[in-house]
Amino acid sequence: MKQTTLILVKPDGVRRGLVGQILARIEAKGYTIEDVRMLTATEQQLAAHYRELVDKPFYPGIVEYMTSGPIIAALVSGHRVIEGVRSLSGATDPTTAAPGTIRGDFACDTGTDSIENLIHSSDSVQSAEHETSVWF
Ligand code: IDP
Ligand code: MG
Repeated sequence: MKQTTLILVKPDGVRRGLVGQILARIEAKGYTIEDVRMLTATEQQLAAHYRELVDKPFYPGIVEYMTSGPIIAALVSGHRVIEGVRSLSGATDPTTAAPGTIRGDFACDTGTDSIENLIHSSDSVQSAEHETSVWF
């Protein structure tokens, strides 16, 4: 089941100089980076990317966080890569994300309006296709 997933290294990851370490974990696992770009997210891109969250009370916090600096968007391929990169990323909440995961090892809850957790990764084939069209 060869798949492609979409990842974002969020602004905190770029700011903290963790792009290399995050991409290195994905490569070390055995997945292939097919494309990478750096950009600053627009509100339109975020509304499309987070279309399921736009009505949430914390959505303005997400916009503030995700536009606070440049991000890295990458396409990653491999067998069952969608599930695999979700597993490498760890749980949404960095406080409870398991050690050994990207969020568990490198992210810390700072009490901001949006949870800052370094990485986004697609959660399904449909999301991966949609999110790829947003960022590439
Ligand atoms: P995921 O990134 O682990 O897939 P989602 O529930 O899809 O988690 O949420 C997308 C992003 O929105 C999260 O990574 C986080 O940055 C932010 N977020 C999610 N839930 C909350 C919340 O309850 N408060 C603040 N920010 C949140
Ligand atoms: Mg999600």
